[in-house]
Amino acid sequence: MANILLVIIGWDPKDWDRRFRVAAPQHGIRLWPERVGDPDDVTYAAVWRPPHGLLGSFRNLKAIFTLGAGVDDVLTDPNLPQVPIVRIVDPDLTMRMTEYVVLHVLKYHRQQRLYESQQRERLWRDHDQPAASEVAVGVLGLGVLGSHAATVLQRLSFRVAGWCRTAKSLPGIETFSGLAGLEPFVRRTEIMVCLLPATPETEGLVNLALLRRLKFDGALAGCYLINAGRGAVQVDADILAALDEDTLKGATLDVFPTEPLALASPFWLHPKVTITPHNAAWSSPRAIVSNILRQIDRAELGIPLDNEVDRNRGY
Ligand code: NDP
Ligand code: OXD
Repeated sequence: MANILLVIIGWDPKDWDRRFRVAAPQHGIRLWPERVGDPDDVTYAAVWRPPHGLLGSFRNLKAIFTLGAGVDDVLTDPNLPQVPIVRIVDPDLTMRMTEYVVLHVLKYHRQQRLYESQQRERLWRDHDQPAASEVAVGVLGLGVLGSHAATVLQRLSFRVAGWCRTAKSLPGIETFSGLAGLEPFVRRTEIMVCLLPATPETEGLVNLALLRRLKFDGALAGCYLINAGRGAVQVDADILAALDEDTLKGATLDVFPTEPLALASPFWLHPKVTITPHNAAWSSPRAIVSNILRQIDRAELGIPLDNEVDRNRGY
C-alpha cells in the first residue's frame, strides 16, 4: 500500500480524487489541503501547479508525478525534494494535442476565418486555395507531442519541418536542431507551431525578430503562429506587434506567460487572434490516473519509472 498525495491547483481536484480512490482502493489517497494526514507516511505525490515549498515538507516521498506533460511549475520550486519527477506521456494526451494542432493548421490553411467573416456578410465568394503540399508548416519542439503532430500533418501532405535541441530524424519530415538550425527552420516556415517546454533556454524564443524571419512569400502569402507549448516561450508584446504590422496574419494562443490571461489583455478582442484557455491537450483524469497508478505499481516492485524528467535539461 502507498499513500498518494494529490496537490492540484487551477483544475477541479474532485474528479481526480474520486478517480484515484475508485481505481486504487488499496492505496491511501490524500487530498491537499483538506486531507493530508501524517505527512511522513505520504510516499507519492500527483500534482498540478503545486505551491512552491510544499512538496519539500513530505520527507518520505519516493516520486512526484505531474498530471500534465509540462513540468516547469514543479522544477522551478527551489525546495523540490531530490526524488524522481515523472511527467505524463500518454496516447490520450498526445492525440488531444495533435487534434488541436491539426485543427488550427487547417483553419489557417483553408482560410476558415475569412469564410466565417464572409458568412456574416452573406457573401458567396471563393478564393484561391493552395494545396497542403505547397504549404510549409514548422513545429518547434519534436518531442512526444511535436513529433506526433508533425507526423500527422505530414500525412495530410503538408511540407513539415521540425526543430529541436538534439539532432533527430523522422520519416518525411525535414529536421533542424540547435541554435544553428533555428534560422533555416524559420526561413522555410509559414505556419509555425510551438510545442516547446518552458526552460531558461526557450524563454522568449518566439519574439519579433524570429517572427520577422518567417516565410511570408510562401503559398499562404503570409505567416501564422500556433503556440500550445508554454507561454514563457512567447513575448506577448512582440506577437501583438507582429500581428499589427502583418508579419503574422493570425495567431492561435493556448498558453500565455501569465495565466489566466488578464481581462485587460488586447489579445482577447484582437481580430486576428484565437485564444483557448490552456486546454490544447486536456489532461483526462480517466487516462492519466490509470497511467500514474501503473507507474506506482512498477515503482513498488523496484522497476525503474518511465518518463522521468531530466532536471538539468529542465524538461
Ligand atoms: P518533450 O519533452 O517530449 O519534448 C520537448 C521538445 O522540445 C523536444 O523535442 C526537445 O528537444 C525540444 N526542446 C527543449 N528545449 C529546447 C531547446 N532549448 N531548443 C530546441 N528544442 C528544445 O515534451 P512534450 O512533447 O511531451 O511536450 C512539450 C510541451 O508541451 C510540454 O513541455 C508542455 O510545456 C506543453 N504542453 C502543453 C499542453 C497544453 O495543453 N497546452 C499540454 C501538454 C504539454 P530534444 O528532442 O532534442 O530533446
Ligand atoms: C501541460 C498539460 O503541460 O496540460 O500544459 O499537460
